[in-house]
Amino acid sequence: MTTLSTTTSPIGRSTRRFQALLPLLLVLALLGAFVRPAAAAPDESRVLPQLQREAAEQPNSSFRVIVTRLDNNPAADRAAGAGGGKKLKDLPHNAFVAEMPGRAIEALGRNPAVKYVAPDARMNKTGIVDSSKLGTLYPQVVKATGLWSGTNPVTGSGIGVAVVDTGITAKGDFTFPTGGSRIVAKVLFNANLEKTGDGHGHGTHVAGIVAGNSWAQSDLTLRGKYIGIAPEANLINVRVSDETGMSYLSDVVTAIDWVVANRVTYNIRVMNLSLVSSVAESAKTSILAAAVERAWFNGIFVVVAAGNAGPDTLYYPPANDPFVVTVGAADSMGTVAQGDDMIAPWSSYGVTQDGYSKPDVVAPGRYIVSPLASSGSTLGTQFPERIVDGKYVWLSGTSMAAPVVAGVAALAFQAHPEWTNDQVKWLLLNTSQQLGIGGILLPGQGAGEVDATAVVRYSSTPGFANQGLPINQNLVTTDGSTSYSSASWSTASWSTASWSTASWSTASWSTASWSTASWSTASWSSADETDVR
Ligand SMILES: [Ca+2]
Repeated sequence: MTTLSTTTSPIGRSTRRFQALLPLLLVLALLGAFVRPAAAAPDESRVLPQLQREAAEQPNSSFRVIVTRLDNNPAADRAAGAGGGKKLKDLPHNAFVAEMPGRAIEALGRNPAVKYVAPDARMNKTGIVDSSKLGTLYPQVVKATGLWSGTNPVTGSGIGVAVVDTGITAKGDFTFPTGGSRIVAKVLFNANLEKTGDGHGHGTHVAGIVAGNSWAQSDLTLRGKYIGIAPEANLINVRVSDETGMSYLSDVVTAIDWVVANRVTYNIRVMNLSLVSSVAESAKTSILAAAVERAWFNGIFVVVAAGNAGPDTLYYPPANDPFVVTVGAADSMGTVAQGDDMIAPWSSYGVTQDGYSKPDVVAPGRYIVSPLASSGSTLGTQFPERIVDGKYVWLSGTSMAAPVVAGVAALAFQAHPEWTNDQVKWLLLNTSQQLGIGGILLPGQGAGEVDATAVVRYSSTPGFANQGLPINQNLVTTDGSTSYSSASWSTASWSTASWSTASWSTASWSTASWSTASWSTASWSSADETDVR
């Protein structure tokens, strides 16, 4: 597609590649420093400085260390034992693991048989996120907070979530505990724009619901108050819309193509699309439905907002696609318990033109407080009365409910990297809490309101959703075979040849379909959202 060249310039690509390489280069540099002590003078301590410091400070504590022998000299093992250490096991590369008292580590590092002593560091990618200062309800409503700590904490760490939206403005909510941004990649798919930052505010708000974490805020009163569902997940900022929230459908389709192509590089297991077309089209023919299905078939868990148009309105891609997880909005009614929760009156639901009932599930989507991109952003100027604590803003909409589910999926994939997107969808459909009054189920909830703990801690083998669903016609070649693998459907094949104007009318996907109307006050039903919770 010709617009691809303008949205992913060669300069942008090489910059991204450099950014991707940077952590690797840093790791190599550290490894270089690690090896160097072997050449040090015999009387010099060969202990990793951090370990040396901690051992000196805590002489009576036990440290689990990796000792590397010089020339595989067994005297190193004896030296560890003489210092009061206990050998646990041998390792490849002439090394062994031992538990050593802190007071003996310095001397062990000076033993001529010892090449180096380093801590047997915990390979615990998962931090623990403290929820004791949380000021919002929605992570508690979906039972995410209890997963962030305990023996096997689950925070979404290491899982990439692509947020296809208005961009993400980096701030204290998206940093690692050790510093550095969790927005691991930024790309732009809108020819009118040059920045990946968020001048609108929608994308930043959505990203905060997925993976915000205010513990890194400089203002102490904000720390820990605003935390998203998967507070240590990595974010991939895929900007498709400008400051007014507008983008072309072609930008979104191209963006999804990029996400599929880069899913391995950034471990993208989840993609969030809090956007919906205002033009109805069957999921069998829609090119946007084709794009999300292709992402699904490539293993990405695709979450989309149902829309904010109320009953009998599920005719709009990508929400009407049978493969993806379509999310409606629940109202927590100001309490953590799900038993009293309602469906937001504007949350879209119904049967699609292809006969599928949607949404699949609901999640909290009313009065959701999440980071404000900036006070000068479109949202900041549009809703100054909704700004909370200066740096946050509350919004309502299925746009806010979808990223709750994206966050839950990130938690699930961290805890169970072996689960497929079909399995996590099955879990959502089979573990959600059904909402009702007096035994009568509320309409528009699909399988119910999501329960992160029930999904993540599921102890059996999940089933598979989506069995037997027909796939989008654009993904079927003329001989009837499917063509959704990255090999057969690369970026190059997204040409006008395979996507003829016959199957994709520019008239039906005009600028109007992606106007601010779909992300405006109207679609968030702000009229009835008068109180802040
Ligand atoms: Ca409630």
